[in-house]
Amino acid sequence: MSGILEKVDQPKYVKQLTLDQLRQLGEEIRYELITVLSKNGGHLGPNLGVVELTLALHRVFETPKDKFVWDVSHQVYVHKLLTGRKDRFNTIRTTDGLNGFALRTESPHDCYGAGHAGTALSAALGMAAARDKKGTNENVVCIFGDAALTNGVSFEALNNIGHTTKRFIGILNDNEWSIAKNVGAIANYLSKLIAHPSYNKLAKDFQSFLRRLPKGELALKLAHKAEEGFKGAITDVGLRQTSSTIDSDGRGGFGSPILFEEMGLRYLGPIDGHDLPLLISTLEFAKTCDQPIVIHILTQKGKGFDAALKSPEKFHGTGPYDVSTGESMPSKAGTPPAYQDVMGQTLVKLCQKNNTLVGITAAMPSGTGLKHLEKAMPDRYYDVGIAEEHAVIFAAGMATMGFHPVVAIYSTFLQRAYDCIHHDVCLQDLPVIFCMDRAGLSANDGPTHHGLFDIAYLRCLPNVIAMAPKDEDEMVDMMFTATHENHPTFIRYPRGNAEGVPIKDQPKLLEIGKAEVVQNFSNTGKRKVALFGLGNLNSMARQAAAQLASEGFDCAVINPRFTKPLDAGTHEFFGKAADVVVTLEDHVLAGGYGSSVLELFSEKNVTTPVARIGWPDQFIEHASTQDELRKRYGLTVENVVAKVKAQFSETPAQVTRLIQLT
Ligand SMILES: Cc1ncc(C[n+]2csc(CCOP(=O)(O)OP(=O)(O)O)c2C)c(N)n1
Repeated sequence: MSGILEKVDQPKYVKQLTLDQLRQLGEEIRYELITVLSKNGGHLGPNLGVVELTLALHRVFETPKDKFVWDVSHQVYVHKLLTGRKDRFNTIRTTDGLNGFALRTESPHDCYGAGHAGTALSAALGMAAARDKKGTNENVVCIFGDAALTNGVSFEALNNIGHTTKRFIGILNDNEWSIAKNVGAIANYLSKLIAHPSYNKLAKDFQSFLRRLPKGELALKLAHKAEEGFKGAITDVGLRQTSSTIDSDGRGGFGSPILFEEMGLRYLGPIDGHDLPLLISTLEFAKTCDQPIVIHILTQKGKGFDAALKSPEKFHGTGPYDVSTGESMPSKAGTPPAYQDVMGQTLVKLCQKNNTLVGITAAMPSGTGLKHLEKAMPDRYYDVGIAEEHAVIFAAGMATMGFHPVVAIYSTFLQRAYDCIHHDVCLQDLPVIFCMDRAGLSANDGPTHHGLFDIAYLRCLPNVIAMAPKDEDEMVDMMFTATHENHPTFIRYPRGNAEGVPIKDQPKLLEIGKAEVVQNFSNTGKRKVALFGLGNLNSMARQAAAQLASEGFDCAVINPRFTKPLDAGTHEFFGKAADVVVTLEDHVLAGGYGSSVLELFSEKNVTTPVARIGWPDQFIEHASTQDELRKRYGLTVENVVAKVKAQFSETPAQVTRLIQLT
């Protein structure tokens, strides 16, 4: 780090720089982003796109008094660099380092935490309403992406802004990309807005007007000008269709006024989001507005790094890469496939044999592996935008018509659609198949992205069949089995690489609610330990069993396969036969798989002591690797062994205590 960035450690310095110095600072920030993220990975493209915007925001407003609310908040790295965190920026997304998202506990400049899309407009409106109630005068600025606008919650907020407050500044950061290319009618609408000749003329007039004004007169004249002519001109312009038929993108043919204006927000744009002086003037203007305003800025995802400009999807969120080429680090020979790819490739094969199957993603074709289906069978693939609730209800609708939709959503994002799972899928007992990726830790993303709650939130719902495979071969069996079911099915599997076991040519139909006995007791008269290792923790159960066997224990290892319906017979049998039972799950202990075993044992009068291994009742922070967090919280072979021994009162002191982080 060198030059101007070296000296800027609080937003007040941004206000002291000349325009040329600000531009240089922007270049230095880009260099910092590109070099640090080449080692740490992270959201490079989105952050390169908001360098000028973030500089302009800190030039015009004053955080922490003024509030910046970032949607998803994956684009706050520049904001972090300017708000006292630049010295720790090289720790971003690593153990005990900076988080990759806005975090209230990290800085007073992060007024709102996020990681899930679509929350910013509502949160910012809440802040504006609170400000109005208190009679204070801070500015609330909400920065949201064009894809966040495809999310239903965003529209719920837009619907509410105009009659809730008179002072609200929204910045629509339009780069035409979600993670993949943005899809749907809203994306088409924004493209039309950008391309519309009336708008372009209006935007140009407005820009030259802004540039001509001496700085001091800006606010006053702008307010005046806006009242006089600008507002009128804006509301007069509609995106008129040339015909009265339905447009190819599905919109009606009667001429569409500006969406935001119709919702009571003054619309300003489209504006070049890399033009620093223009951004600054526009934000100065926005500050004076006595009506909610949306400024539509156009930015380039990945600006300043060729590789990121060429591959916006890859560099939306990237692992480490070579700075000179942008190439990712090659994976070691023999690395097992990622679960998401096994899922996507399996779905293609299943779709080829079963015409009722379709795949649905909520804007995550590569993250979920559905890109394989998109490529192989595009007519069986739906990307519905960042709209998890819609994805689930859409699937429910298709299921009523004889289809078998496969909804691939990360465990954490599926939380958004809980009522839809309850009301639209389970209550109506519809055969929707849920592939829940990232069930377990998403280590370097942290608490917004860990998928640690799904067993608990699903096992209380009637009609649910919920499974967790111990490896990729079993995952294929589970997907195959799910396609034969007439009830809602859920398959949870972790982020990252699978176990590296061969996948059978022909998948096997699994018996619903039947566990697999991986290793039975040898009945040699030794102390008996039954280890129930769910999903990806079955391998930990097997390793612990091997260790315990070497220390004189007789171990059985069970793969529960189903968290619902639970295999009551197998659990009761091994529970009664064992001296100690251990349950292992990559999920919170509260309400999880181990809890369901305890409930069953209570009903069946199984009194064997149970040691539960899983995540404690607290939000788990981010770290460089999953293993570091597992070690910190006792999800290790050593801790399993120690807990078993403690049950036999051998070495109680060695049991790892869960670390309570405050
Ligand atoms: C509820 C939810 N679903 C999915 C995601 C995954 N996700 C993170 S960023 C993103 C795309 C955001 O696009 P946009 O809002 O346009 O911002 P950009 O990255 O283009 O700046 C998606 C789909 C998420 N964070 N939250």
